[in-house]
Amino acid sequence: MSATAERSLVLVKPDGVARGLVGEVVSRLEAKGLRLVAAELRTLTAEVAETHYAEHQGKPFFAGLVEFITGGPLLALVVEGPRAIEAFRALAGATDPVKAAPGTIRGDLALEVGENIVHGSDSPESAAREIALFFPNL
Ligand code: RTP
Ligand code: MG
Repeated sequence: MSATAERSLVLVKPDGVARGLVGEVVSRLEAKGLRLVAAELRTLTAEVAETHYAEHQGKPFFAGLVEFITGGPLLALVVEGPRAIEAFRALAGATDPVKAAPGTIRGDLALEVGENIVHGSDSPESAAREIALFFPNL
């Protein structure tokens, strides 16, 4: 990784995989200039899901979030590039797809906050933690 590059964990969530949107998401992030470093299709255990979303433990939507994210295969990716974390969050759009700007992944392709297609790390600390959780050998 070059000195200016940064890595982010991106997930195409189970709704995105089920809807056949893997190609669309990967195409958008590659077109932006982000580089794929790792990719794996997997179904999460509740334990991994609860660790990944630990910051949301205790919130009213937590149980539903874990059920949703473990409900089918997802595509886990590590992407790399200058300001990759911020760059992917901008491509993804706001958490609530109805509020997400048109032109973003969520703004163009989703309607419900609980089924918003993608995840992207939200800080360098989150990215390091999430990449270690999903790809411990990276
Ligand atoms: P993510 O972590 O999945 O990339 O999404 P995010 O940063 O945009 O949003 P975050 O606040 O981290 O929330 C994680 C996921 O929880 C679900 N959520 N539901 N019902 C609700 O009010 C609510 N709030 C959040 C969403 O699916 C969100 O992506
Ligand atoms: Mg988040």
